[in-house]
Amino acid sequence: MHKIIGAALALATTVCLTASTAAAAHAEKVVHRDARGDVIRQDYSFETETETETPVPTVKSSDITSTVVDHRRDNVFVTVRHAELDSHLDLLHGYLFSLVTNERLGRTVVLHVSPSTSRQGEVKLVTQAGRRVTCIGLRGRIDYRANTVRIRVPRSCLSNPRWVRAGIYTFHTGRDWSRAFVDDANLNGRVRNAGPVHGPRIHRG
Ligand SMILES: [Ca+2]
Repeated sequence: MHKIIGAALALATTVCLTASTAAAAHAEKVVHRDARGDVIRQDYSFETETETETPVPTVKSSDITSTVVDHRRDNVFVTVRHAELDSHLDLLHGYLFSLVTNERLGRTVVLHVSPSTSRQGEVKLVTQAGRRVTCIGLRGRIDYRANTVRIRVPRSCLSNPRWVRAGIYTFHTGRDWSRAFVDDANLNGRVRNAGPVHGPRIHRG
């Protein structure tokens, strides 16, 4: 199974701090634009256990165009806009929001839509080890008309951080699940299997 899909399904997402070139931003709300047409297709071979990556600039589904991270008094809101959202119920669509805090706490919000869920999917909060964490007030909302996915994470579920950094993946599988289409909100035309690249620090407003 593909690494990213497997990670989402097994809730074993990995949070990796990276040497982001983005400077720390002392703001409560950060808007980031991502390139259009930079979705990567990943094909996994079960025979050779290798993966190949191919740019697929014509694929609109899962193509992130912008993100907004809004760190408010009680909640962190993240909104991701896409070129297009589709809801083929025979596919797996995943939205991963990796959050790291000033305390080096790593949590990932996993929102996935699959044939076994509703069109709004299911949302969970997991640790870096993939263990599910109870988080009262965690919400995910998919707006198929606006092509947006929005999550709300209560700050209390993140140990009330002074700041957070967010890394965001959107992906969907092909019909045989050995193929995935992935976009990283903070990378142009490539993805890291180690996990999404984190953006700047976003302080509580
Ligand atoms: Ca994009």
